[in-house]
Amino acid sequence: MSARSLRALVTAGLLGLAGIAQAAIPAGERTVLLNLYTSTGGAAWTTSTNWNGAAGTECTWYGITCDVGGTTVTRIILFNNNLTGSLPGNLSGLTNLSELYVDGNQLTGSIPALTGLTSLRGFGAASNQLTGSIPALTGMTNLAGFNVEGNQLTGSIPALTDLTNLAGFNVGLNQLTGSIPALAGLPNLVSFYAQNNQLTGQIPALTGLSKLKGIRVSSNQLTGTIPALTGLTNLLFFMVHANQLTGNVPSVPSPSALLPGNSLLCPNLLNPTADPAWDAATGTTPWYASCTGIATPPTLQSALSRKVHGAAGTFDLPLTLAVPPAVNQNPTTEPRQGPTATIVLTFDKPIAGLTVTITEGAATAGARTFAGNDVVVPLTGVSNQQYVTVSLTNVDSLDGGTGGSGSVRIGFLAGDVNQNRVVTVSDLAQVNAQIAQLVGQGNYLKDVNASGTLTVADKGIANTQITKALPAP
Ligand SMILES: [Ca+2]
Ligand SMILES: [Ca+2]
Repeated sequence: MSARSLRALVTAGLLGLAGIAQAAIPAGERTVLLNLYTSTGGAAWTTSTNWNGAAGTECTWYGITCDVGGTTVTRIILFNNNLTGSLPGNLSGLTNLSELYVDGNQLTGSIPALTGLTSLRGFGAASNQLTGSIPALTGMTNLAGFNVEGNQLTGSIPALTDLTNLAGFNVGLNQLTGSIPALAGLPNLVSFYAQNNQLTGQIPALTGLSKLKGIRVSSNQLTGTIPALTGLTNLLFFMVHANQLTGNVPSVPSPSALLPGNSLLCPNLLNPTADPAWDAATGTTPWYASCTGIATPPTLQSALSRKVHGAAGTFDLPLTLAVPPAVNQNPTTEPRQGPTATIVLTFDKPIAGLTVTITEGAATAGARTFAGNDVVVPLTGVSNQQYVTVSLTNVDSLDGGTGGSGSVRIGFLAGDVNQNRVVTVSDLAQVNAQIAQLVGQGNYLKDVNASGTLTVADKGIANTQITKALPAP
């Protein structure tokens, strides 16, 4: 035997003696590991190097880490290792376990009690087929990371109130119910994910979460208003879409760290109010544009007949509206002569699209335009001495409202400047009284030809109309 071999043998022997004398985990911890192997189909694991070896070898088993002295198990990391079956129920025997990660396996059954694992800092069992509820986490004050995303977990999210070290919490993509627990007392919380569940109730207060970088609670049934984001100056993204949230969206944090285009607020039932900061954060202008189908249909507020009176300017004749679905039996008379007219219909919010139809009378609607809340309908070929009804259907608003409608009925009778549906000498007299006056708000209807001046020409038009009348409306 060479000197080198002898030295190696002696060294190995010393280490072996040390192992027997000091480096052994408690029998109770070995039992938990053997249970884990058996209950999760260890024989079929992708890698199981050294597992089930003699007592004293546990710290060499694949995925197991012990403390420096080899006296206790501190980490179990068995990611993506074809674990099947369920986790053993006696994990709490691993009193010094700091991390347990079994993500990406085919585990079934429920998550065992964890509360005895007072040293646990990280728990991961994401992307398995776990069922049942999330166990209580009360008293696990060392817990920093908890990730069970992508299972079939049911029940509610446990209380997190005393988890003062919690930084990452992810229970997304399960079938969880109940409400989101209080988060306000978690000063180290960085990310909270609970998306794609069936959670109800409100988003809890987020005050004091100064380290928070990400919230993802989208695709649930959350209601109520979005809480204030005051003080969340590290928040990078805020995903609350696909719920039934109402009210006004809160202001972005000040200063804001929200990344452009990384947050989503819609669909929800939020009030569509202008907010350029949320336009930027959602990457959508306006931020509420994708709330399609949820906003209420636009409703007609008022209408008018607009004419340009040459150099005198534009004068708008207000038109009376009927309460839908009634037909207006007392429509406003427009005495200014055709055959063109411009009808402006004003809705309660900015318009995105609509269909115009002339549902009564002889007139042709030209290309309608809209500007803000106003829809402008140019008419040509408007016959004199008749009623015209301009009907708007499929009225969509910029906030995503659809299916609005509205109509206005106008009586066209040139020269009927006192608007009593018949042209008489009293109309003639009213025009006559204004001749040579400037056209203004008080007399613009007497400028029958809308020339911008009051002359004998207006009186002449009225004169040719004498005795003409509108039918009973
Ligand atoms: Ca009259
Ligand atoms: Ca005139």
